[in-house]
Amino acid sequence: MRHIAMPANDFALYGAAPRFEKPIPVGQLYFPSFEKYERSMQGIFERQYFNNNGPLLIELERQLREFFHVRHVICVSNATLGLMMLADALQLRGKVITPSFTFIASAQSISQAGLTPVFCDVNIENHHIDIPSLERVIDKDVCAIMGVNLWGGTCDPTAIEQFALQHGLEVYFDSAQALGCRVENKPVGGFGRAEVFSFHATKILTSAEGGCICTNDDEIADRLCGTRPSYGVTTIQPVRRVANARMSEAQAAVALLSLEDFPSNLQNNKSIFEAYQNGLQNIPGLSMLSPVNVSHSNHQYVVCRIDSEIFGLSRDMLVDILRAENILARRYFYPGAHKSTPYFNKSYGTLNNTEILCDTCFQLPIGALISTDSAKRIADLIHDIHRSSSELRAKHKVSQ
Ligand code: T4K
Repeated sequence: MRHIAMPANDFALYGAAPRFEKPIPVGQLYFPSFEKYERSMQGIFERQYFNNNGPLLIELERQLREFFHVRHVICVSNATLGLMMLADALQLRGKVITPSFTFIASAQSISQAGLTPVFCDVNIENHHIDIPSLERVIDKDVCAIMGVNLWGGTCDPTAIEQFALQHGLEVYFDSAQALGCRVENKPVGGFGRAEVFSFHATKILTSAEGGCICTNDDEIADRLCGTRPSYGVTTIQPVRRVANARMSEAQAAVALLSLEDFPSNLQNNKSIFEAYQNGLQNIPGLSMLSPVNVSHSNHQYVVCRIDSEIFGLSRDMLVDILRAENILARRYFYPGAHKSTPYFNKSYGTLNNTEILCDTCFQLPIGALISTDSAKRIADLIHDIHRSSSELRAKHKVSQ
């Protein structure tokens, strides 16, 4: 880190060599040991059994029930399908309240289940839905709330459960990002009627592609097994439709190894997160979000917010400069679900906080591909960018 401004040409966006040799993406990308994976695959080949409730999947679901402290875990091919299957299994009709400040799959799972998403705003400080935001959009056609847990934090699940109970609503959670988080030491997974997790490659626990649904409700679990399709069913329950959402043995093999590595991956994330917290202090106009409402975070994402007037550059320009340096910062969830296909031409009332967050937040890399040292170097780079913001702004104007 330098204490004086640098010329714009010292940054990769304007011709210098990138500070980081290889592109570093946002997302966890923790790969298990290849030797162990080879052994698991050998077992699959010896058994000649690829799919449909194989021994690895049965073992994975058993271990996950213990991990989440729930009665049922139903593994699926991804969280988006899991959310859609769950909306079917809950036999919902009408409107479902969900935040617009989320990955588009949250809203699309509601539409794909033949329901109508009602977008509510989020709390500007913690990025999650809260009771005032729910009160602003509830009406007689709303049948459920789908809370979304973001970044390594959660909404307040107990307050939302109570609100739903008072209004006779169903409640479930999109916890795609929240595996391993705990609220007052209780694992996320057991809140609401059910919760859905993602095991995408970018998540802290991965099956390369996949996810799971957790519930303590036997009837919902049977409907979900009937939808997946029918293996694992203990009582036949009528289902609206069958989805091919099976998890293969190869995916279960990756997930089992990933679960074994979970404690060390979590510890690694915690150290990187703390390195960012230290390094990103005292940058005017930049704030880093701390995990909210959780006693334990998985540190799934590192999220920062920019006040461009004070920082000296817009969020988008900062992201462009970082990406040129091979730090592949993202701007999740720009422009917001309510402004994305197929929702953009409908009116959803005021979503002021959502729009502010969509315009000002960005995410930095965390996970397997970075170390505490690289987190410190990324923080130093952002300090340098801030100190050189006048030079960078001037160069940007000339190059336009
Ligand atoms: N609800 C919420 C709140 C969610 O955040 C998500 C997904 C869902 C529901 C739905 O869960 P799934 O149906 O996906 O299970 C990503 C992920 O695809 C998505 O899972 C995630 N949330 C979302 C927030 O981000 P992208 O388009 O940013 O990821 P992608 O594939 O471009 O990967 C990020 C970077 O990682 C890239 O620069 C490339 C690199 N990468 C990626 C993969 C897959 C690798 O280096 N290796 C890899 O194998 O959406």
